[in-house]
Amino acid sequence: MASQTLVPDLSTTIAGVRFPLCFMNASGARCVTRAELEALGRSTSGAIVTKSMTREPRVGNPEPRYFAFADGSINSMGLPNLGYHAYAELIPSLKAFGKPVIASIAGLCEDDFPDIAGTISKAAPDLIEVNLSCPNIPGKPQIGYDFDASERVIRKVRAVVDRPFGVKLPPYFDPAHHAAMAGVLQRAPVDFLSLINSVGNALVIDPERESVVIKPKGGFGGLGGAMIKPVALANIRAFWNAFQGRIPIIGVGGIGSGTDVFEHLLAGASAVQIGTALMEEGLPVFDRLGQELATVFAKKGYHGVESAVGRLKEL
Ligand code: YRO
Repeated sequence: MASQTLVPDLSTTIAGVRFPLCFMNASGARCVTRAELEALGRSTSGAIVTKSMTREPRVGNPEPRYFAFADGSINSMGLPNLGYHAYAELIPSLKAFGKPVIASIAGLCEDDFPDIAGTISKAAPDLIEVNLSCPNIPGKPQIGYDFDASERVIRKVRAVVDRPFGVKLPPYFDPAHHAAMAGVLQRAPVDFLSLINSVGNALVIDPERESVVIKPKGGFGGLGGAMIKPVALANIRAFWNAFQGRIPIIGVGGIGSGTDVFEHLLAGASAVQIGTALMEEGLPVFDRLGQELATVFAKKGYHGVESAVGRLKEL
């Protein structure tokens, strides 16, 4: 009998939506303009994820506002985006690339979320990703760290959308916070989770210049890249455990190789998003990750994504 070449299946399904490949851009990375979104469409990204859209167009913060270093990146972009009306008009042509389109939405106050979500839902993106790392009332933490506000926003969005939607959460660092957010999601369910947003309010210093490396907010910004992978994996695992795998998870944080993707899958992710590595390497990162993940699967005898999801061993 001829030996059979096993070609691993890199496709996946999230909330009933099939993705031809399990990796895609993270919101924010090369996905603001029409040209960037169309380039993602032509690339081997498994989906097109938009920059988080606000009610009005925004130019964002002064530059430099993104800085990459050996182990990661820091950013304080300040939500540069075209405004939700522009993305609503773009979505139909983006869907013609034949892969899922994920609309990321962001409010500057709680009532922005249902307004944006209701309109964008009518443009029929495959999924809506609600960015809960958004400022709330000054003096209060971001919405994702305010569990009552998170529950209100999820309920308001659910009432106006007829597409599957999920929430992009900030990292949590205490099991009590994982439990509190799991409680929110029990009472106000979502169709998927994107874990995690950047590790907020970090400070990177260039000792040579004796200076911060980004201009906004005195140099404070969200950390991404290799150094946050263990934080991402912990959050993926915590929510996988809390829901026994019943809420699909998109893993985000520190993926730079096929092995990193594999670790996210083992922790409980069914798909992954690429931020810093996409910023640094450009669109060819998707070809490389696809080849590397296929190699990992072949070596380990996995036939596809589904067979790896959540299969992390404990000691
Ligand atoms: O600065 C950004 O636009 C940004 N950067 C991130 O790493 N994550 C985000 O969710 C956002 C948008 C939201 C906010 C940080 C500006 C409130």
